[in-house]
Amino acid sequence: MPEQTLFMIKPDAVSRNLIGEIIRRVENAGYRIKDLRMIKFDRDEAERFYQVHRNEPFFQPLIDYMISGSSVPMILEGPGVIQGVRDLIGSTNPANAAEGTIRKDFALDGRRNSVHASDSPGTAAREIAFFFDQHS
Ligand code: 3AN
Repeated sequence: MPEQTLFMIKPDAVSRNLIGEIIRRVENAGYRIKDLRMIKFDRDEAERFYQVHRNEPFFQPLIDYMISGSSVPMILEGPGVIQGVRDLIGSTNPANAAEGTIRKDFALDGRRNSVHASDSPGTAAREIAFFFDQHS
């Protein structure tokens, strides 16, 4: 199976009509959208998705933000897609993100940073299964 990652457009970007702009960048980079949904997290789902951060000081504000509006999770596919999409999105805080990255151009701050992408093969498998029943 080709390499896959879970990519998600988050509420700050959806609410500012940036879905198309962001998908354009991913497609221009050569990655294929294998599946896509629009969802609205409830608190329990958001807490489960971000469980690795449950002890961080930013956890509750992160959850409040993630349930504030709609998100668009999608499966992206292509050679080297996991690291490739991490490079495309840039650092967590847009102030530190490289020129031309999605977060540099669109993110508002370290929390409202427009997009999420899996950071390893194990995370990608878990996060794809979180949103999608089958993905092959
Ligand atoms: P990334 O999304 O770059 O992998 P993670 O996984 O460390 O970053 O953090 C998950 C999410 O938690 C971020 N996308 C952001 O919304 C939020 N977050 C992370 N670090 C901070 C922080 N220092 N202050 C506020 N929110 C943060």
